[in-house]
Amino acid sequence: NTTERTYIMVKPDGVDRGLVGEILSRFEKRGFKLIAAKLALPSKEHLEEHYADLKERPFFPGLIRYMLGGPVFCMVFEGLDAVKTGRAMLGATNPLASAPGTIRGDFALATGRNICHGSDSVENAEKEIALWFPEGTLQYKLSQAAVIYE
Ligand code: DAT
Ligand code: MG
Repeated sequence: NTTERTYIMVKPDGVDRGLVGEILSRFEKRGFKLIAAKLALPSKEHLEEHYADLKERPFFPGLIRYMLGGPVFCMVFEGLDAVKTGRAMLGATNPLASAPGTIRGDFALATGRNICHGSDSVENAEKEIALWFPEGTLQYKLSQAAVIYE
């Protein structure tokens, strides 16, 4: 499915460390189409909704505090197997378990400072895109599509 969409977000530590361009660039170069992007300062309530599945976990308050530490950079990418491929490009949740070559494996050391979010299922991607981009995403043709896909 070449129109699968995923929500990718550079977390406050990633923005602070100047990694927005690097992370965006990896998805761009891989062949994914950027269909939405913005810098945002989400509210506590917004972040609690984004991470609603984790609200019973002991690290939840610390996670929300970390995510409130500064702006995040929100992106939606579209392309073949975007969700699964995006997760593979991110690496494991714990950066120490992430292979070199992945975003977390190249730029992070701590689970609680793992610089980037990526949707973990198509269903969650659609929920996250609706939460972060209520204004919607863009539809346009990439001239490269013909050389990226068979
Ligand atoms: P992922 O971001 O890989 O999808 P997740 O959805 O399970 O991982 O958790 C969301 C974020 O919460 C994760 O990126 C970092 C933080 N987190 C997860 N497990 C944690 C733990 N055991 N200790 C501290 N922070 C944790
Ligand atoms: Mg997750």
